[in-house]
Amino acid sequence: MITANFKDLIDAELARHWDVSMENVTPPLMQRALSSVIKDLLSQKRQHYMKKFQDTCEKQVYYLCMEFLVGKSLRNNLFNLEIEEQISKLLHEEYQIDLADLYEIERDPGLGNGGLGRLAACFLDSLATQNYPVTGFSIKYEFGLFKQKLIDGWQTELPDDWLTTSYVWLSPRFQDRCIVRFDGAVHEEWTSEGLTIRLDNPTEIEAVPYDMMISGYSSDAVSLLRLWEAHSLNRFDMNLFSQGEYIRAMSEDSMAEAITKVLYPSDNHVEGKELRLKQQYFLVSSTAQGIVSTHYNRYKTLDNFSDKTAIHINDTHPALVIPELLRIFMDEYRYSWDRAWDLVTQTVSYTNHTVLPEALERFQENIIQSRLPRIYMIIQEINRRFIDSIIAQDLGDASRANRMSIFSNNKINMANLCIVGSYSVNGVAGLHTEILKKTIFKDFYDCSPKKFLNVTNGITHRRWLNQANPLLANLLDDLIGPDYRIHSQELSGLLQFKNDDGVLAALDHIKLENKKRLAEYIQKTNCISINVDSIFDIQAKRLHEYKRQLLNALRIISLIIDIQEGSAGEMFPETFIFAAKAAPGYFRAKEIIQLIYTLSGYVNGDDQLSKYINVVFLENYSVSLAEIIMPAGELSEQISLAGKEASGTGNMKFMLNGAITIGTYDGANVEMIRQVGEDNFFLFGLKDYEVENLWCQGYNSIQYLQNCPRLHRVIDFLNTGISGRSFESISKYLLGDSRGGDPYMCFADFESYFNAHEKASSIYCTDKKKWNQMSLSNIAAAGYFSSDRTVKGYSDKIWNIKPFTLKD
Ligand code: GL9
Repeated sequence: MITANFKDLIDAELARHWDVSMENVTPPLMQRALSSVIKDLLSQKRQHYMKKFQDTCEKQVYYLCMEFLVGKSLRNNLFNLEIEEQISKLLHEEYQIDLADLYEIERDPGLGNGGLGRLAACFLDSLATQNYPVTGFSIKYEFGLFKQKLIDGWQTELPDDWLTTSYVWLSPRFQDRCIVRFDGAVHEEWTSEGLTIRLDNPTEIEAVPYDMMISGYSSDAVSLLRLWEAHSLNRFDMNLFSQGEYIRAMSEDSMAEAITKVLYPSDNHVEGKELRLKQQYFLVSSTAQGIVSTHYNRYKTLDNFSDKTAIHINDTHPALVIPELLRIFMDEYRYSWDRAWDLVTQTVSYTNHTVLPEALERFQENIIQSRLPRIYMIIQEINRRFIDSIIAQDLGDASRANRMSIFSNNKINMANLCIVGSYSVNGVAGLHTEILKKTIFKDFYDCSPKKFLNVTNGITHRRWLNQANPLLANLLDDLIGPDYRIHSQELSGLLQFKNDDGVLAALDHIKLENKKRLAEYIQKTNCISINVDSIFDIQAKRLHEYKRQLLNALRIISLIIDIQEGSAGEMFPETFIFAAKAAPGYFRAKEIIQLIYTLSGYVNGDDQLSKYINVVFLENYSVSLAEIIMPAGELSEQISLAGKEASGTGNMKFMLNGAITIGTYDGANVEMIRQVGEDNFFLFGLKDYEVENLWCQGYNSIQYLQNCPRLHRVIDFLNTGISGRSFESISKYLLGDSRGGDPYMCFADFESYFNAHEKASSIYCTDKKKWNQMSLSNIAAAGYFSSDRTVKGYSDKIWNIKPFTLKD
C-alpha cells in the first residue's frame, strides 16, 4: 500500500493548477487533480525503484508494440496501490464527491484494436506486479481507434479524442526527444576512420516522448509506457503566412505530425500503406536511439548490450527495429557487420499473433527503398547473408531458400525478417505454436527448431475480476482468502465448494446482479428491456469472418423460425448480446453487424418472439464496456473456425467470471478444456486438421445445405428479407457461385453448434445447480490464464530475467 497525505496533495494540486478551493471543486476538476497526484506518486515510485535496480546492472526488458490498450487508469491505479477505499472515503467526507463519478469521467485511451493491444497492456501490469522492470514503447495516437456509431445498423466511424480527459496520465519528457530521419540519399565515403555512411537531405521529424506509469499490485515495481509523438522540425514559414497562404504555411507541419494522428483500425489484416510504414519506423527508430544512447551513457560501451538488454517485438509491426539497431551500431558506433549482427540477434525476440495470410505484413520494396534507403540496404544485406547460409546448409537446394527469403515478388516479408533477426520466436497458445511450426514457419522451424517456443496468453485477473466484478471478488476473498490476487492458481481452492449449496446460491445471485447491471446499461444505450432471467449468451470481440458471428446469427434466425412456426417447444428464454467493431473498410463485417442489428429490431418489435429471445448489439466495444459485459456472461461464444484464432483472451475473461464456454477446439480454448475438463465446456465443431482436410478435398457448402432442412429455412429467411431489408448477399456469400461459398465453414459446423446449444439450454433450465457447479469449476480453473503466469514464461524462457524487489 502507498502512504501519503492525500488531502494535502489534492488541495495543493487544485490550488496550483486550477486555482480552486475544496468548496467549489467539481468532479471533472477532481478527476484531474486526483489523477495528477496519483501519477506523481507513481513517477516517484518508479524513479526510486529504477535507481536501485540500476545499481544491480541486471538486464532490462523493452517491449515494443504498436498498440497498448490500457483501459482507464484511475481505478486500476487506486486498486493496485491498495488505496481505493481510503480515497473513496476521503472524497466523500471532504469534498462530497463520489469516486465512481470520477471513474465515469475518464475516457478509454483508444490505443489498440483488440486482443493484441490488450495483451500488451496486461503484460505491463503483470510485470510490475511481479517486480520485473520493464518499459513499453508505442505511439501517442492523437485520435486512437475510432468511435463506433451505428446508423440504421451500418457502422460509421467517428474520431475519438480520448486525450481530453486522459492526457492527465501523460508526462512529456522533452529532455529525451530525438530525431527520426526519412527519405534522403545514402552517402558512403572513405575517411580516416574507415567507411562513413550518412543520409543526405533527409526529412527530419522530431519524436517527443510522453510517459505513462502503469502500477503493479502490491509491488515495488512500476512499469513505464513511453508513447512517442511526432513533431515537425520545419520552421513555420512566416513569409508564406504573411502573404496569406496560411494553409501552405502549415501543411508541411501537418504532414509530419500526421504520423501520430491515428491508429490504423485494422485487425488481422494489413494494407501495406506508406503512413503505416512511417509510423512503424518512427516508433522503432526513436525507441532504439533512446535505448542505445542510454546504454552507452551508462556503460560507455555497447559490447555488453545484449547481456543487459532484451528487446521484444510484439507481432511484426516493430520489425524494423532489427535493421535500425544494425544501422545505429554500424553507422553511429562503427561496429563491424558481424559484431553488430551478433548483438542484435542476441537481443531481439519476436511473438507471432496470427496465421491468417492477410495479416502477415509485406511492404512494397520500393516504398521502403525510397522512404528508408539506408534501412533498405541493410535488409538486403541481411537477406543476402541469410540466403547464402541456407543454400550452404541445403547443399545447393535453392527452393527452400526462396521460400525463406525476406524479399519476394517485390515485397518485403516482415515475419521472415523477424525470424531471421531474432533469437526466439513464440506463438501465443499451444495449438497456434504447433500450427506455426507445421505450416507458415515450417522451413524456419526445420532449420532451427530450438528457436521456436510457446507462451500461452493470459489476462490480468486484478482488472478482469477484482475491479470488474467486485461482488465475485468479495465472495472469493471470504471463501479462499485474497492470495489469489497475486497467486492466481489459488483460485482452484474454490473447487472445495462445488457441492456447497450456499456458495452455489451466492454465485447464482452474483451473476444475477451483474446481469442486472448490464441490463440497465442496455436499457440506457439501446432502450431495450431485457429479461434478466434469460440465459445471457454473449459474443464480444472484433467482427471478423473467421470469428463467425455469422454462425451465431444463423442459429438465432433458426430459432426465430421455430418460434414463428410454433415449434419452439419448451424453449428457455435466451438473450443474445453482441459487441464488435469492424475494420472501416471491411464490407462483409459491416454487413454482418447490420444483419445482427436488424435481427435485434425485428425481435424486439414482435411480442411473441421477444417472449423467448432477445438480440442486442452494443455499440462502441471498448475495455470499459468489456468490464461490464464479462461479469454478466453465462454462455461465452468462442466459435472461431478451428485453426484460425491464435489464442483469444476474451474467452479467458468470461471463464474467470464464471461463464461457460461454447466453443471450438481452437486457440486457447484447447487449454481451457484441459484445465476445466470437457464436461465443463460445450465443445463442438471440426478440429483444425479436419478443417484442413475438408478444405483440401474441396469444401462445398451446398452439400451441407441439402442435408439440413434447418439451414434451408435460414437461407430462405435471409433471401425474403428482415424488416424489409434483404440479406440475399449474405446467403450468396454462404452458398457461393460455382465454388468457394462459406469460406469459414459455418455450414459445416452448424448442426454441431446447434446441438451444443441444445445441451447448454437443457442444463440451464432443468438443472441450474449443475450449471452453477460448471460455472464454479470454470472460475476455479481460470488461474492458469493469468498474465502473471504468461510474463513469467517470457521472463524465464525468453528474456532470461529475474524479478527485483527493493529488499534484494
Ligand atoms: C490477435 C489474435 O487474433 C488473438 O487470437 C490473440 O489472442 C491476440 C493476442 O495474442 O492477438 N492477433 C491480432 O492481430 N489480433 C488479435 O487479437 N487482433 C487485434 O488485436 C484486433
